[in-house]
Amino acid sequence: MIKKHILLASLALLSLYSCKKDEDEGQKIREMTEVIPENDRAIQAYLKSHYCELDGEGKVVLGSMEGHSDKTSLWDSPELKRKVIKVPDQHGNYIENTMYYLLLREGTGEQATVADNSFVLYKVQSLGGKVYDDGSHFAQRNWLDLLGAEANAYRGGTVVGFREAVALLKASASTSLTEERDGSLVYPTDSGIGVFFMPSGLTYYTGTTSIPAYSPLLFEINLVKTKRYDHDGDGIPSIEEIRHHQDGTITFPDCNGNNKVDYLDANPCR
Ligand SMILES: [Ca+2]
Ligand SMILES: [Ca+2]
Repeated sequence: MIKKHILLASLALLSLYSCKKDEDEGQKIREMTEVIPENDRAIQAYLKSHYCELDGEGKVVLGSMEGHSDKTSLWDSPELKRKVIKVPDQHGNYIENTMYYLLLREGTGEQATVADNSFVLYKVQSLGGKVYDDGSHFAQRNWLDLLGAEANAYRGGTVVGFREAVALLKASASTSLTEERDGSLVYPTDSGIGVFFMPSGLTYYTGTTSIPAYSPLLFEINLVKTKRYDHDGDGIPSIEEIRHHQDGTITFPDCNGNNKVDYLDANPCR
């Protein structure tokens, strides 16, 4: 089981182009300008034909509108939000990707940032309901370094969409997780929970060994705890040493000009 957990956990840590399956097979990578509108249409169709609720135990329930005329579709929900995030295509042109999301439970604790070390429970599936990665029953190994230490916003850490999604949530206000005698954890009931619908540009564009290329994905994320990460241990949280822009892009200042970016450089500015 442990090995499986490690394999699954690593999925969220893959970068956008880390697995260039198409290229490896000698095929051309499809244009993001063509794929992303396709993904958007598929996501919109899903939102119009499904509803989403949180049950009494904090579990996300997604269902078809068929036979549920009493429910409100995700598309018609006043709570449905959008965030436009820019990611570079294979030519280096920045393409707008729209993430649709619904915050199902507002956490009572701290709001996360894209440079946090976060303890999350999550589930990744296709719009058709195929589950690729169910981390929702993990124990301690769900701590994820959202940004990573590669000084490249699109490599290392977690995929862009995941990082941006977590940063929209608030964690639980409780200070510790309770551990049962069998090692399982009792999760707080005040953590932030959301569902996020992501075009492939925000996740695994060219696919992974399990996720097909160009697939829009649905993420359920429960942010249990979050800590400001200090990658270089200089006492300044990484989020204060990078520039995270509204469109999801990140720039990396290097205040002393030694070619080591601030959040990975413990040397002072002067
Ligand atoms: Ca630092
Ligand atoms: Ca530096």
